[in-house]
Amino acid sequence: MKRALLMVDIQNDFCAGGALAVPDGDSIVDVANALMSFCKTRGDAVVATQDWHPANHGSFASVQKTEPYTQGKLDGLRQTWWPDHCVQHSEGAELHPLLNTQEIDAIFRKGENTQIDSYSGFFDNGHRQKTELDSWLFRNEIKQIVVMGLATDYCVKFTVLDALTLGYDVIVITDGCRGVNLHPQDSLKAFQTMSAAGATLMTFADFTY
Ligand code: VGL
Ligand code: ZN
Repeated sequence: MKRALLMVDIQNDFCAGGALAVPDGDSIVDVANALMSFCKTRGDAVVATQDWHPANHGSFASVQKTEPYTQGKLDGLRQTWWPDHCVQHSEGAELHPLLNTQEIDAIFRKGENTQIDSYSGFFDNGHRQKTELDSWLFRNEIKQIVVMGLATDYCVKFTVLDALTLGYDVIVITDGCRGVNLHPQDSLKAFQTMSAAGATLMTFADFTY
């Protein structure tokens, strides 16, 4: 079965010192590099997503003139208001500098429409528009995806749930993910939700054994 490693949003703004720093986010970079070399050796594809917002994105608390990490509605959908993050062409939007980006075959950007947020690498949060990720995987005859990245409780979770709905076989590398955890159990619940929806949860050690 053809397979791809999918690395979700391993960007400066989600790592230490970033605008929306995920606790311990940097620690997954070593896992990502090790997984990339493992997957490349096996002949798997390696792809990544990149959160890529215009400076006036509607998910930004600054745009809504409200406090970060509170909630409201954006174009009819429940929305958490985030600090400004992953602004197009900013340093915060770049992939982490220690990530071996030369191993990446394709990068899929998301969150470019100011009116709607986009956690999943496949669709925006309203499932109104699709990125090129699904058609790229289809063209490359890839049926299984191995997912890791940031953040467990947002972009990893929604990417995995969409992948399952689209019919992919999905493995999640648990120790290759870190969550925002606005509520302390959010990452744990996200792993349970992904598992209940049909994803296989594995550690890096299990996967590379
Ligand atoms: C993400 C919140 C806002 C993520 C992106 O990558 O999980 N979270 N934008
Ligand atoms: Zn975002």
